[in-house]
Amino acid sequence: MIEQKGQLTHNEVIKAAVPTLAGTIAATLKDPTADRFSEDDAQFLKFHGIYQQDDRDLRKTGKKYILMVRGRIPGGVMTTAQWRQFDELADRYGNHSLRVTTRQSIQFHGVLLSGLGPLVKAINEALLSTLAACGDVNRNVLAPPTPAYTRAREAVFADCLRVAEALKPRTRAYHAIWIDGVQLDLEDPVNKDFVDPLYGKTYLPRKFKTGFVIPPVNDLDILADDLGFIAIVEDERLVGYNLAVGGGLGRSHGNAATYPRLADVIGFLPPEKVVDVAKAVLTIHRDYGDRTDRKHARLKYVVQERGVDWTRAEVERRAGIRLEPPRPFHFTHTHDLLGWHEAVDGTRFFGLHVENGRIRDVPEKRMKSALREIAGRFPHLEFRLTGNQNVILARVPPADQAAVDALLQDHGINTRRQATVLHAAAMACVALPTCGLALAEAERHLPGLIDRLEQLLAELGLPDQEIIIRMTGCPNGCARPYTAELAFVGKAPGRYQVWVGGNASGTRLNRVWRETVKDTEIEAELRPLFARFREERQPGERFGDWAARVLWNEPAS
Ligand code: SRM
Ligand code: SF4
Repeated sequence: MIEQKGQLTHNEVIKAAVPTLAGTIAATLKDPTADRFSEDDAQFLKFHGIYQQDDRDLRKTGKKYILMVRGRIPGGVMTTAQWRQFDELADRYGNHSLRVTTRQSIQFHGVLLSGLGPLVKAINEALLSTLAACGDVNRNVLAPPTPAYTRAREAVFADCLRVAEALKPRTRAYHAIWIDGVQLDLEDPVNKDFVDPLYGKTYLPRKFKTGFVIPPVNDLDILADDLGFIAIVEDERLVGYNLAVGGGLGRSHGNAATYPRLADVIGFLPPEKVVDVAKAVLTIHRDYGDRTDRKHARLKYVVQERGVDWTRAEVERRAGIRLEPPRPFHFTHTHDLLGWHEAVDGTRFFGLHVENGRIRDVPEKRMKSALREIAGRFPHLEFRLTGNQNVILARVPPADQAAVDALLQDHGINTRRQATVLHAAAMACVALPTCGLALAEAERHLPGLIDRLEQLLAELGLPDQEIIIRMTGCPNGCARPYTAELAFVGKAPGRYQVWVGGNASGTRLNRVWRETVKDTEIEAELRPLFARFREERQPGERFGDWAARVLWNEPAS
């Protein structure tokens, strides 16, 4: 590890003091009078996939502590038995909803301290985990969920599992606390002197994200990850990966030293080297990331500041290979296939649109019940979570398609037209009321705003115009707003920064168009912009491409 100039952050100090990440979590779980964890334990809890939050809707009347629990579900693949377990756990310990995330996982919200232990234990009993779903470690590894494009997807998914396993932290505290229900025995020398073989004593300076995609589909926004493997497939066979490093979207308002960055594609490697290369990139972050400033600690700043040539040489040295020049590839789109389609193996799959990832029952659409029943009646299916917050019901035998379809329809899901083009292409992060960092609404607000924008576009003679719209409650970028064609980034309650100019393939960052727009004034601001788009676009040109071609070349007003 290079010597760090400056004072280490508090997170670094506590990681060094407790490399097992056990803290006093087990003791708090056993304390019937406790309603929350200590500040330091809240940091350790993140490594266990748990966030301490409070219900922000209730702040005016008093603070109610709740927990968010995030699963680690590599490639977003779940068996129907796991789905049924998650469904039941959401009712028993959570807020009766399952929240599909932008990284192919599921979050439980509104969990009380008393339910936390049983919830995490039950997730493990379902043979999934929450370990390393958050924290300064490698997060949930992404893999292409859609079965329609190539048989090589299975080989890519297998590599995703290998990398996820290889980059898992090895602390025994997780098992002790959540499975055995005991405090880790720190007198046992194995625990006393524990140092993670990959991460070392202090883990990474910050989170680390890894994903796999298969061009031309970029449904996981791979260039936003610290480490991306872009599969090169020839004649349905995986021949290797282009390596992408140094992506990341988080930024802070008013701090130009923080910025979104797309990963650089720096070379090509054979499939058998994925684990070595993944470890090489991760340890570059471990050794060179800034441990004195968490806002400057992601790998993207190392890559940006030390350069691509340095990064490539360092990967080669650590992985013991020579990277070949990247192979040609190109991305066409980031969206999921919704509705019924045929998979490459002849089975069928249904792409279920889940508005902003929130699965729950409302009177007119009982999506949670529908999925529970499908998981029960068709146990041979596979549930796949997508990076666009949707769910794919995969491996449906053709003979079962009609019955699955009928069941969805019976629960209020219009399987022929699930959402309008604008709703289908939109994403919002969780934001209020659970996210402690939210400055404005997102998940709860975007659907209504999309309805308003649809009306505006229809008035302007642009009905059914697909525009990728994303909203986040703060600049951290959880719904990947900086690759959207049009993005609203929360600044304050009811106020958003507006970004334009991303593209359909997720390969271009957008730019700020308006520093702050009041929600009530969004239509008035966007009307002239959409009208210009209608007049000035080239045939078939998308909004984001027009904005980048025209608006970016205009002098600032
Ligand atoms: Fe995120 C922090 C939700 C994907 C960048 N993110 C958070 C926290 C945990 C808030 C906190 O730290 O207290 C949010 C929990 C809200 C809640 O109540 O549930 C949160 N992030 C999410 C999810 C659930 C958004 C969603 O609507 O689906 C996504 C969970 C993914 C998962 O399953 O692992 C989620 N977060 C992302 C992404 C998108 C991605 O990875 O493709 C990004 C941008 C890419 C990146 O990492 O650069 C992202 N989240 C952040 C950041 C900014 C990191 C940075 O480098 O500055 C934070 C804040 C932080 O880490 O300090 C953050
Ligand atoms: Fe919370 Fe901000 Fe992430 Fe939205 S973008 S979930 S408000 S941290």
